Amino acid sequence: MIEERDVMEQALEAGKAPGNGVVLETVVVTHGLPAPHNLISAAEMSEAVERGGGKPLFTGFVDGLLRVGLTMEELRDLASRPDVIKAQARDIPLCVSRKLCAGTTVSSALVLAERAGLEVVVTGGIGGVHRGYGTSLDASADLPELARRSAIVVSAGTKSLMDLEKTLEYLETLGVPVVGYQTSEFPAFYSRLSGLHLEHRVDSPEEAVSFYKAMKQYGLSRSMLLCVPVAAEDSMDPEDVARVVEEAHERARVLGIKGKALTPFLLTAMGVISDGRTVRCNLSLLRSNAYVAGRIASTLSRLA
Ligand code: PSU
Ligand code: MN
Repeated sequence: MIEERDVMEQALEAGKAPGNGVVLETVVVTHGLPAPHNLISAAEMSEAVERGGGKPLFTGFVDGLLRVGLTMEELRDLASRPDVIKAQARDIPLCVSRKLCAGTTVSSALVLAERAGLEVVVTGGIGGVHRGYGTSLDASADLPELARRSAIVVSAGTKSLMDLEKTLEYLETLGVPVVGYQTSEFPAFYSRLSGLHLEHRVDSPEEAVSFYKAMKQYGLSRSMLLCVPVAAEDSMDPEDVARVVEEAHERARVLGIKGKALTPFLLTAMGVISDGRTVRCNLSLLRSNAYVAGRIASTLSRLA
């Protein structure tokens, strides 16, 4: 476990963090998945990262103290405490000054990874541009943070409930490469295909690492968004997904759910509406992403 004091030391003497470390965001555990699936998923992800040759490090705040490498017990505690907040990057100082407990989103995990000298971050799907962006201006803080931090972020794209096309436009504007892993299509989270073509593609961990190294060589200090499609046997029918997403948005509209509560609300609602199908699919893609992240981290440390 790397405590805050150690992280600071590492910032000074670079290279102390495990070269094969994989940073796991934890909002998926604290806010994204219903119990008991959230902790089952955490254990499965941890195992998958290790199977890929990486070292799993869950990030979060425990009473205002940063953890990069939560123990399973601390994670269990975070998953069950009612006062645990969903912390994006701008909430980090709040967690510290108020001594809060928090799960980390991709944006805060990116900040913490950088501090710990780690370059591989894994999630299910990054936050994206919400539907109705034209009037709500709701786009995830994950997007600008991807443009600020150097890392390989492994995901199944952005969650199906987002506007996938606008999310890709936004990432293009930010200059964040969106790279298909063994695919030339932007995955649609619960489904393998979205109909949206990706210009960038890699077919192995070695190729992914070489792409990332080229970014660093040319001073492109931002993240590479590596997109892994969900396993074929767990991929959902796009029409089923569309129906579930519609219904979940309708429920959010009726209840007036907005802001940071919207994504967790929609994920939960979709699980209920689909009778657990979206949750099973979410667990599957988290396992795949964790395995690929483990392989990337082990390759990165070998070729460093
Ligand atoms: N992937 C999942 N479930 C989740 C998330 C990702 O399968 O709950 C979390 C991540 O922490 C991501 C966050 O950073 O959702 C995005 O939230 P928002 O759209 O509010 O920025
Ligand atoms: Mn938002």
